Amino acid sequence: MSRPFPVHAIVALLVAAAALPFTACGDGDDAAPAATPGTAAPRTATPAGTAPAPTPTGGAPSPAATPAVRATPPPAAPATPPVAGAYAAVPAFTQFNFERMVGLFPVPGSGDAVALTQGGVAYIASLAGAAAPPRVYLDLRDKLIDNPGNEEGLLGLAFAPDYASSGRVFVYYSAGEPRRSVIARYDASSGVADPASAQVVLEVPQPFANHNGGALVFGPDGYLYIALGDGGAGGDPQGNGQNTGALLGKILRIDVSGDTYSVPADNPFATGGGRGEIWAYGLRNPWRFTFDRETGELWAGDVGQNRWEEVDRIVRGGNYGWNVMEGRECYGNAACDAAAFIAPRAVYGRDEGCSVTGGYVYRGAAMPELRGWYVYGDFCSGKVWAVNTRDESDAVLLAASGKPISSFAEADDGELYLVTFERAIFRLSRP
Ligand SMILES: [Ca+2]
Repeated sequence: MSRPFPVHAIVALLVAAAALPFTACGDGDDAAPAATPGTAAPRTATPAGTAPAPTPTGGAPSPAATPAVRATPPPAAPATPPVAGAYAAVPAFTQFNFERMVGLFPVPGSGDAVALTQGGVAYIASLAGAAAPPRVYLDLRDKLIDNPGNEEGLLGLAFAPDYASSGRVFVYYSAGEPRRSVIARYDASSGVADPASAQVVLEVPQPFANHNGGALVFGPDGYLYIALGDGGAGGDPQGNGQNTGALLGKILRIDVSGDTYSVPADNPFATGGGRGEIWAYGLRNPWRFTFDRETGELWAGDVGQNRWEEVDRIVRGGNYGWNVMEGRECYGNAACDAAAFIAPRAVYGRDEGCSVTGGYVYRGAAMPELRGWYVYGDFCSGKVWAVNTRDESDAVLLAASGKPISSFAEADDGELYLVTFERAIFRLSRP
């Protein structure tokens, strides 16, 4: 399964080298369950000893800069669209400078955030950056699979909606013997997660090392949503994406308010037709999904096989096509009925990147023209785009950052950040 790369892409990939991500990127990582040589995640990540610099978080007015009394709701998106190329990635939160960061999560009710590293350690520090260096929030290195594949590791974290009082935090990691994905709960009432409090909530067997999904997000309904890739190899050989009897290739939705988990009664297959945990299916490797904090809509990036990266608006019971379709095309040589599936909101080909990283619907105040636009990027090319969530217009290329974007982060004020494999975080801004 070879795919020609343009020379510049090969150079970029060589530079990214050990970094090649979570993905698709078709070739090597899809060929075998074994880890790609030289790509194992580092098992240690050390906080840098350098003095944290102040970060440009202040100054943004509240997004609620609307009149106190308003007869009609504001339009979801302003009439003036974002201008292509008018945006930049500006260094931010420089106290978080760890290897293979895959997430940054503001801690509810505090000025802190937790940075997640694929190698198994999560660090907490003030977003103000001035006071203390990051501390270890949770160290799962002993629980991770030995010799992890390039896409395995500590991949997701979500604070319970009542975190401020319950201290409950949930994580997603890859374990071994047997190879599986684990969603576990910890008690962080003390301010950091207590290792002795671990409670496994859900375990899903993994046939191959790649395509693990990994995002955990609480919806506005209070339920925990979980992204699981198709199980790996290449082309979904087990047919998990279209199999509603399997948890792989899905976004799940479960109730974790109790000691174990339960299936919400209004899940699409709660009363039959598939596993009750499933919320949406036909996904290949959903790498990052989030909820629009204003509308509650769920948006995801789904990493492609060989041709198309895609952005999806995820709805209850939706079938997003994999492995019958890749993007808007039938996958492989077989004919297919595209009308049987929910089409992506946006796609891009391998000339624009090789592994989509889902972001957020922008709800900040600093860039009002972006309000209501879903922002996403590509790990390989570093390009950042946005699509209007209220129409079907073309995506706008906001910036060609050149950064290996592993994830996006959303601050309490709605501003967006790029989490990268350059041991650095960047704020998306319009200079
Ligand atoms: Ca699809």
